[in-house]
Amino acid sequence: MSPFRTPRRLFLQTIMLVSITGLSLIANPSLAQPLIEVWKSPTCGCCNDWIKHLKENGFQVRAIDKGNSAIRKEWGMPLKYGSCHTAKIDGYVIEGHVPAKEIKRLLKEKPAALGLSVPEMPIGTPGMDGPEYGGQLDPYNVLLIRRDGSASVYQAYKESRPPKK
Ligand SMILES: [Cu+2]
Repeated sequence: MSPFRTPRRLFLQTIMLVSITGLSLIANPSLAQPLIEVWKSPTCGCCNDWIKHLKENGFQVRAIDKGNSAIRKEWGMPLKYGSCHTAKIDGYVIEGHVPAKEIKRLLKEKPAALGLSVPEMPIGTPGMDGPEYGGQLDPYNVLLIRRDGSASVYQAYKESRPPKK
């Protein structure tokens, strides 16, 4: 055994690593977000851009490239609220380009609901905001979907902006 690999040294290294991880979680609570599983088609570019947005906001993401139609149905998210990807976090279903901000709020408030949806794919939502859209913003609502299929506005994004020519 190398003299530098004594059990004591290993023990101290472990303690240090654990405290550094702990401290960074205290300093940046966004690092502590739970895992979100995202069901999408393997070729969905805007889904990948949304995943990037989630990771930038501290979420751990597991992508499942099997499409989202079957899982959306299985999890009870009505088709009328459907979009390009369906995700699950902490027992909630997240449909479409929902901002990380509302997901964090959902996990904090824990309402009795199925989850959140941004139906279809409004331009300007996270993942639908790349350079190809020229800064365009469409107004949209983040909907809170109840288990009976009813919906209410959880957050309204009213800003709108035409694309730059
Ligand atoms: Cu999309």
